[in-house]
Amino acid sequence: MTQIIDGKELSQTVKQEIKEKVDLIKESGKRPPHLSAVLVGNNPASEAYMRNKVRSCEQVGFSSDLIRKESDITQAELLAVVKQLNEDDQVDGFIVQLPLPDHIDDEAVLLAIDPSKDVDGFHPYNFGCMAQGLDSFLPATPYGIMIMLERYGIETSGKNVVIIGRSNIVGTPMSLLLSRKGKVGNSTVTLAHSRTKNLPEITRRADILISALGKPFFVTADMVKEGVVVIDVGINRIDDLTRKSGSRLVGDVDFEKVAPKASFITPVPGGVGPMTVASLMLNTLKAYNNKYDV
Ligand code: L34
Repeated sequence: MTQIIDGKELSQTVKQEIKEKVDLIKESGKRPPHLSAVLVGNNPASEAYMRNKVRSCEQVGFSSDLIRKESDITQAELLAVVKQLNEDDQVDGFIVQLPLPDHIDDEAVLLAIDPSKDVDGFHPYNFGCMAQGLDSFLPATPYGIMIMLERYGIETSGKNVVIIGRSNIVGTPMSLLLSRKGKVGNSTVTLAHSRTKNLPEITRRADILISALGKPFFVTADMVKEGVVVIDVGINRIDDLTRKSGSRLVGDVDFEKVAPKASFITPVPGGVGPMTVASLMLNTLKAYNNKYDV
């Protein structure tokens, strides 16, 4: 029997738990946590993700603001926005939505963010703390996946985990989190990427397969063993003329064919995406609590 990991429902549960904490904060007369988000340009995918983030802030009772900048903003101007947010005492955490336009150096922008407000967990300081198992903000997508594994009672200790994709925001941090000691962790992790040889042979050994490369229908049924746990991080828009919009979202996994072999599988949409947003809310609450030493 295949169980669908319902990220949408779990994200609502997590957000409800956050809301209860925020209600207590407000009842004690304090201001709620505040998240600021910077969006450069008008990439339609980023617009959709941002809408989900702003709506989630409303659901949990945070205040938030969306700072929109034109895609021709200079790097110096964007760094000035970051500096202002670093210095604004009313802002507990903020994010600069990626991707940024080509003329802007992502690294320089991420490095400029005060690590104590870096609720994306992308700053090398937070990444380094995470790698060493020290308290830090975890990057939202891997954090969301850790919560899914925990809440669905999926055993990770001693399991073979195969991760496809080595990005700084998903694959690489995910490999560190699952290999370190912890309630969710203690896995034997293989990080596969574009230079990996004999990928199907490797993925067939996975007890837990996490795909984060961004190619529709990349993971096929012959690449997984019976009983595998599949976490699909990909979000790809493909043409679908049967839809009113003319397109639909799919992950990296050929869901129809792979799901029957899986013990657990995340759908797209409604899987990892909503958990990424819920984890951002958790990090923002943490930034607020850290600030006031709760
Ligand atoms: N700085 N940039 C920064 N932080 C992040 O954490 C992100 N990411 C990724 C892209 N750039 C970023 C996100 O927020 C990906 N991502 C993200 C966030 C939300 C969703 C997907 C990815 C999401 O809500 N997905 C919905 C469908 C959304 C739609 O309809 O397009 C889902 O059900 O999967």
